[in-house]
Amino acid sequence: MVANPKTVSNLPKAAFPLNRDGDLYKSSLTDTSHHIALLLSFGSTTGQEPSTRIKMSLSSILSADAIDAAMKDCQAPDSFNCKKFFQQCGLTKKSPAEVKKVFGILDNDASGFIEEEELKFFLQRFNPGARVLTEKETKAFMSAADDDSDGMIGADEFQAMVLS
Ligand SMILES: [Ca+2]
Ligand SMILES: [Ca+2]
Repeated sequence: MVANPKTVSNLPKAAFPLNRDGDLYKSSLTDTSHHIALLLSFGSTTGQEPSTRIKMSLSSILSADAIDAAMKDCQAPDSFNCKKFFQQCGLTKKSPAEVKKVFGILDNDASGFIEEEELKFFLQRFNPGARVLTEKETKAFMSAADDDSDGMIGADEFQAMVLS
């Protein structure tokens, strides 16, 4: 990387030993360029990392109030109804792209499918303190979405169920 000459000339002159003609010594300039290059690469690394590390959360797509209402309605075991839940949490009104984002969050291991193991923890994706779905609820949820009966919910199946 080459240091911007403007940046270098803006630095205090005393920082650079000058030769007879008032030019910077080459070695000094090289050191400075290297130092600036390091600073720049450090800056860009720290500037990029947070955005790639932050995992998208459901609360950035759905309103907290709607999530709360949907969660309250299925606190008792075996009271969960996926269609009702999707309506209450506002997912049915979201765009296909947003529904796909929600699918990506529920597909915790990024396998491209929501498996039964992931479905069991469905409510906990909305609120970490929530209960796990009962086996009965998990199976009912799966069969409501799993059109091709492969035991997993694909993105298309999820979309079709939410928007049906
Ligand atoms: Ca998965
Ligand atoms: Ca399937």
